[in-house]
Amino acid sequence: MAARKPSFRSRYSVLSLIRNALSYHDGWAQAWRSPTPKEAYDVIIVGGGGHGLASAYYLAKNHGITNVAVLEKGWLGGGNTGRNTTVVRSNYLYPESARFYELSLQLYEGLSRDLNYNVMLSQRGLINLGFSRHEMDLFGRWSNALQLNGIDSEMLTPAEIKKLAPLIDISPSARFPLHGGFIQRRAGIARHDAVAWGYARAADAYGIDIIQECEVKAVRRDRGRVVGLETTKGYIGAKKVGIAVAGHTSVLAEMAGFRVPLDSCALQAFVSEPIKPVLDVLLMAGLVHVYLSQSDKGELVIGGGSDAYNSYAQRGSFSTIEHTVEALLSLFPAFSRLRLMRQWAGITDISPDRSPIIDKTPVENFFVNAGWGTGGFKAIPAGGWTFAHLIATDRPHPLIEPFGLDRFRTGALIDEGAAAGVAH
Ligand code: FAD
Ligand code: PYC
Repeated sequence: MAARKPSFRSRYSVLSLIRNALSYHDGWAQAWRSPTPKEAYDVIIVGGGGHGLASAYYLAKNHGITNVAVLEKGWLGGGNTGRNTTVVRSNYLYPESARFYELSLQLYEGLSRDLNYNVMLSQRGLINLGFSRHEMDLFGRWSNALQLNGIDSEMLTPAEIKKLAPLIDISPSARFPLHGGFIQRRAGIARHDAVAWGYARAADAYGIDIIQECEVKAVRRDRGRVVGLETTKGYIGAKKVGIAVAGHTSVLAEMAGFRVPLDSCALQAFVSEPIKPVLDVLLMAGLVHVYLSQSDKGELVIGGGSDAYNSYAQRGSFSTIEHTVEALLSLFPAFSRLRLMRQWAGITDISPDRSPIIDKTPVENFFVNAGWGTGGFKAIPAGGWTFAHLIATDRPHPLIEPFGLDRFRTGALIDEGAAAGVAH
């Protein structure tokens, strides 16, 4: 059969790729502006991570509120959004969480189109690995609960897992013999920077001011209401303020005069040198504390548990690295000769029940989006959607009603300790 001639469109895009590669980005339009802050805004969002940017975007898109600023102390996505291992999934145990995370996954499924920005969603499937009969019993219950909640899930035998991840050691003499697992095939990864940049560009297009290198230092209140923020770029007035500052929620809450039930701990991750494709699913082993995937560049992306002490140091301890590598090699002895290339950490805010907090606070017109712990990347679209709803309407979106601060008083906790993943 004769080879088909490349279409005009594909020839044009190859030429444009070459032209842009050689132009050193000369003449490229900025993806978002760098405005000077106005004196005041209808809404200020503190935190230019995924949650802050998505909230700003949905304030404009869903509620028509565009007199909004996002204040970021560093650079966009420089917090946990740019430090995470990009797992997206909706396989949470309780109906309240399942509903919320399923909306998030569905929004991810349409996000590249919605933002006109490729977030490189790759739904390659995620397998939770089980290492005892008891863990398999839990997985059976978990998987059934998912199906009852309308979320895809299938139990797998060790042999089925071996087919999907051929290098895994499933021999009975392995240090932790594999009993089986379950898979969510619609789970996967998305490009973290692209999620932040896509939301930022789309929010900017609505006229929202995204202001980087602008740290909030104090919260100004008048008779119990927020009226503005003291920042490194001066005082900025605000009718409403929403904070989405991940590992620093307690710091902002203290500025506003209240406390939140959150522990701040480092969570780290690392990547190996790039190798040929060996793994095209995500694996999570909660019992032995390791999870991994292979990036498009060929690096293995590896993580484990959080550091076991509170800290604001974005480093992470050597003992956690050692423990994680030990767990990795117990599952994949063949990786023992791989070199690790980079390691980093982010500070995560962990709530007592491992579920998030999206709510009003004791300060009027001051709202909080927090407590994502080690799992809030997957929650960015739904977190932004529901936080924008709360700020715009002063009422919680039905999906986040169960995730209010009051649950720590009433005891109506949503304990997602297991589903929150390896990292807790
Ligand atoms: P961030 O992206 O941290 O944004 C908050 C922003 O607030 C920061 O940019 C910060 O600079 C800014 N800020 C703080 N204080 C101030 C101030 N005073 N003034 C102005 N700005 C301020 N989740 C998953 O779903 N899947 C994963 O695979 C996953 N892996 C992870 C791996 C690691 C190593 C880490 C650390 C986290 C991981 N997470 C994962 C969790 C996820 O990254 C976070 O829950 C999520 O990114 C939180 O987004 P955010 O927008 O709330 O926070
Ligand atoms: O929430 O899926 C997750 C996750 C994976 C690694 C860290 N968090």
